[in-house]
Parts: sequence; structure tokens; C-alpha cells
Amino acid sequence: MSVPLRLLAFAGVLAAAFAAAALAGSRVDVHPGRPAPAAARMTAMAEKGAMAPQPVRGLAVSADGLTLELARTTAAPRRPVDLAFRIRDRDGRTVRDFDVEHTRRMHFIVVRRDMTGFQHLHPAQAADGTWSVPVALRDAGSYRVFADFSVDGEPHTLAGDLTADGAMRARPLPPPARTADADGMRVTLTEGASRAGAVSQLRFSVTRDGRPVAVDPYLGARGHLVALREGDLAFLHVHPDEDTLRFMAAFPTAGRYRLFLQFKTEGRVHTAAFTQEVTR
Ligand SMILES: [Cu+2]
Repeated sequence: MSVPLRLLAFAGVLAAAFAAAALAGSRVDVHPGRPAPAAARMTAMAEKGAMAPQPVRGLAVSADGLTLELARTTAAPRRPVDLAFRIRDRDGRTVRDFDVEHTRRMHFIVVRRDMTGFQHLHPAQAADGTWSVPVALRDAGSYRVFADFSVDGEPHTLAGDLTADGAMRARPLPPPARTADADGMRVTLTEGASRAGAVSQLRFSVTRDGRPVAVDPYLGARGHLVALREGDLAFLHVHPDEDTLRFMAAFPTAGRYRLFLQFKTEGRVHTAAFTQEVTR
């Protein structure tokens, strides 16, 4: 889908979502980059006041007829491994054709169960459809891996487990905060009060020594944001703004989420993590 059409579709979904929320106080959800037919469906549902929150993604290894198959599920800590995987369809065939989303055909997120060790990788695809990416797990523990992609205009997030053997020291989730440090820069969540079931706007600013930092384009936007729910690491899809560090997200339930904001300056990608409290 072209960028203008996609933005139009998203704008339609947002308008419908806000309208539904305003009219009925109903629980709404939106999805970024949704194809036009789905957006139209959501608009129609919103108009009928029958808008239900979209089911959370990233909890299953197999969903909607597609299955994530990891070639390995263990790795030694600190030793880089080539992690190969494929997506199989209902008939067991390897899926080869993927849509471009945020400038890539496959986004691969790795994070330990305690939400430390976040990595956002872009695997390479071989001619037979399999994907592979070098991964190094810094610390021992149980990791979640998310394959985030789109096929035939439908977005999917499938997840599996990857274990790095050894003694693990779990870290508690940091308390909610408005600022985070990233490679000597200060990142501030300037706007982001979030309520469950409503569309939230999350806006960030980046400074170094108190002066604003201009961020470079990254993955077709100003930045990339992944939000994971505490407890089950449900994966929220978040829609980026093209020109500012602003995102639209729909948190399905109250509770704490970990936000991983990524942005680029001087050719390098930086990650800032925040704990976000979502109210009822
Ligand atoms: Cu990506």
C-alpha cells in the first residue's frame, strides 16, 4: 500500500476510533498500517458502536494460519549464534512473500522475560524463504522473540521462546518514569497519559546537555516504538508519526507496559526504555 493511502486509512481508523470513544465511551483499538478493507471494516464497526478492542498479538507461536518455526530454541550466553527461522502457512509451506512494513519485510524483536536485553533486528531472507539473523544474548535467561511482519496486507506478530542456559538474575521492572538516558542523551516522554482501551498519543523529545537533538529518519519515520505488557509480554503495535517523535498506541488493558523507543542520530540507532502506567 502506498504511504499516502496508508496514512489515509490510518486517519480513517483514528477518526472512527475517536468518534466511537467520544460517542459511546466504548473501548476502541486501532492498528497501524492496516489495509484499507480492514480499516473500512473497523470504521463500519465503529459507526455501529460495536468496536471491540483488537486482540493482543505476540502471545502465540501460531495464529491465523501462520506458524513461526525457530531452527533453535537455545543459545549460549554472550556467544553469537545465527538464528534461523521460517514462517509456515496452514499447509506447512514456507511463506516467501512478505509486505514491506516500516521499510522492512521482517522485524525481529528479542527481549528477556524481565524486559531487559531488548534488541530489534532485521533478518535476511534466503531464496527458500527462510530468515536468519545473528543474535547474541548478553545474559542467561528465558527470552521472547517476536517475528513482526505482514502477509497479504494482514499484520502478524508471532512469538517463541529462546533460552540462554545459566544462572539468571532477574531484574524488577523499573518504576514508571518520564525520562530515560540513551547513549549520553536524555529522552523525555513529554506527552503520554494513557488510558486502557483508548487511543493514546505518546510524544518524546531528545536533548543532549539540555539542547534539543534532531533525530534522523529511521524505518520510514522519526523513530520506532515497541510496547510490551508486563506479565505476558503482549506486543502492541504502535503507529509512528512521519515528522515528529510522536506515536499512536492503544493499550488494551490497565497496568504497566515497557516502552522501547528507538531513534537514530549520526548513523547510530539508540534505544530508550520507559515503564508506562496505563490507567483504567
Ligand atoms: Cu524493524
